[in-house]
Amino acid sequence: AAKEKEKTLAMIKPDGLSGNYTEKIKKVILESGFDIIWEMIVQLDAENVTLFYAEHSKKSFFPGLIEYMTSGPVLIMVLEKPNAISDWRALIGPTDSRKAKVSHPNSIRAMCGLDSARNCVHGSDSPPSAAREISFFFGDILPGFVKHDEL
Ligand code: DGI
Repeated sequence: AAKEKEKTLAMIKPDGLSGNYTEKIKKVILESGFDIIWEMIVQLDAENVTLFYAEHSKKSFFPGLIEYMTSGPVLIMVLEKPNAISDWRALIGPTDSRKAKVSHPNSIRAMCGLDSARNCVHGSDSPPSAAREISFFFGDILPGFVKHDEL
């Protein structure tokens, strides 16, 4: 039987969106067999980022993470295919884009990221994270995102 489809949350972070990487990234997504089933552009605020990255809230890089993630709009997508979660993580490459450029030169972070902070894309790292992050953005109770009309 065909393997069951799985959903994951993907995000093009502010530098990816402002650097005009969206079309290139979407091309990779579609050529890799994912369907983009939901998408929206939102402007995150500090509260949104604090909730989304709650596990990192005590880290030294957290203030910088908030500044980066609120520096402009982000594109949120739900991607679907069998093995979507691990396949999308493999496509984006390691967290540190400088390492990605060496060890995973074909990865998305190698293409558009700068370092371990500004790494241009996000992907859920496990089935529980995917479920949490999809409902975070596409659940019934939206935590007050500023949603942009244009895509
Ligand atoms: O799931 P990832 O985005 O690959 O990595 P993560 O969940 O460990 O970290 C979430 C984000 O936090 C990451 O995309 C960028 C930021 N971050 C993680 N580790 C570091 C970091 N930022 C800085 N400046 N330094 C880090 O070591």
